[in-house]
Amino acid sequence: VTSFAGRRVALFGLGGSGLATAEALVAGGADVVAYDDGEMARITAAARGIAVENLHDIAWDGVAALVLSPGVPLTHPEPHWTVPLARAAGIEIIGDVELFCRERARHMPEAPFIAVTGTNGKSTTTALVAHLLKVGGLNVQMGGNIGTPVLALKPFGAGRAYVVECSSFQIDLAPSLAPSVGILLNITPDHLDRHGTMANYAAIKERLVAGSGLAVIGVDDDFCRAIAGRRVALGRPLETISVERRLEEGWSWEPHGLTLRVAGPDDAIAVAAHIDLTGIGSLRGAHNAQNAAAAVAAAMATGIDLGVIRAGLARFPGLAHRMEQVGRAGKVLFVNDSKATNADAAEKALCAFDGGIHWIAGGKAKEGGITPLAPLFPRIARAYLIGAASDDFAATLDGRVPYERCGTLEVAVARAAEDAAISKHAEPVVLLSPACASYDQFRNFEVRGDRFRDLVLALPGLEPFAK
Ligand code: UMA
Ligand code: ADP
Repeated sequence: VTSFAGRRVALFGLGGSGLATAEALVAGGADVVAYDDGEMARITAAARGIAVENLHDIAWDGVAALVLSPGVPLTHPEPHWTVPLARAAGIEIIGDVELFCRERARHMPEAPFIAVTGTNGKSTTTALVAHLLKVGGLNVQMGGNIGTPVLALKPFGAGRAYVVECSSFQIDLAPSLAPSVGILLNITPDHLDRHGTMANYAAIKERLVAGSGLAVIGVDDDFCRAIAGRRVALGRPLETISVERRLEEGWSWEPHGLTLRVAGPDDAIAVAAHIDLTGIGSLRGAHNAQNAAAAVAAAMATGIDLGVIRAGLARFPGLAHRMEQVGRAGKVLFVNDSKATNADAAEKALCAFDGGIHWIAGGKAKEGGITPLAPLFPRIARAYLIGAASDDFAATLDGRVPYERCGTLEVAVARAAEDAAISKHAEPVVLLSPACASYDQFRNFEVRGDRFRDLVLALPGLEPFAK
């Protein structure tokens, strides 16, 4: 990163993205001084040759910018202590995605750069866009919130395309975010502890598409509909997506698949593309149709041939822990949706199956519990409760869904597999979609999902899905 060559930069937060940022800035000739509240992070950084110093004590008037990690509170409920220091010194506060954008603007403004945001579906869509571009022959660099820090990706160069998942925290710290294609999937309540109000949260998400060449927007919630409306008013390139109703123009999800309708020169509406999603297990359900439409729109805009896109979709393996199809034992399907850490995500998973669901749920509950899932209770054959939320979930299910308290994931998998094996349903499913964080029993949702997968793969007669 060369935009701060010869200048002093303060950097706060030395996790994965902070370390990559510090190293990229130093490699680009900046004088970096970094800090982290955690002692281990400071020790790791110092061992990698990064100058670590408490930012309370530095001379801020010689600093050009403060680079913050996305997890460091910028505003609500109180900004992190570094923020007022930087503000008092009148310097800009930015994040790694901003540095990435400036680098692109300097070296390869034409490099395909697809940025993805939304409350849910970001990682699936990001991975699917990357997969489709790869199948289309591009050298794809995928990163951002999905895992690899953007500044750890390969530098801008001919033939490289960048697919970046952006959280609201990252967008908030990236004022010059201007991707070639910006995808905004949906906006529902999340991260309000940091952003304060829905209006503020939605305004941050809107910035990603406001700056993009083509905006691809899911219009099934009020916030996104309003954002798309403002884009129309500006007359800027837009493709809308609905999986709930048929759109005059844009992508609609219909019984036979996804259809793109566009207005011709004489204003007559014509079908421009049709994509059949039947039989693509990794893209089951309406929420995945939304993700698929967005990814297809981005791939088409990047110049990938529709035939190549169709073939690519059929070969998409899906992401681990997100409706990941682990395998089958007889007619029973086992699905790992450990990433569903809130009721909204679990709702999408339950919607993906008509019935015969043996549902493993629980963990560290979020506010509101599973009450919003009540309309889907008839699809649940039985619930297997684990972790701290068991009492709360049991109270909600009582008299409506048969359930048992299993305590651990081990017991839940064994019990659910046993019951599903003798189910009369045509395709019974054992679904881990906990509607809870994992911290009461696991280090994180990945460890929980990995454990589920291991338990399932050890079941007798289990045929794993080939990846
Ligand atoms: N820290 C402090 N003080 C604070 C807060 C944090 O010192 O008040 C320090 C911590 O001690 C730690 C470092 O900051 O050493 C952690 O930084 P971070 O939380 O920003 O995490 P990174 O390791 O840099 O990972 C970040 C993203 N994390 C967050 O946004 C919280 C990762 O997204 C992302 O994959 C990674 O950059 C690479 O781009 C994770 C995430 O949870 C998956 N994202 C949230 C989500 O998806 O809901 C937004
Ligand atoms: P994110 O990266 O935004 O957290 P993921 O792709 O990892 O999203 O999916 C997380 C969970 O959200 C999945 O378990 C899935 O059930 C649900 N989900 C996926 N796509 C969507 C969508 N488009 N709308 C709503 N929920 C979704």
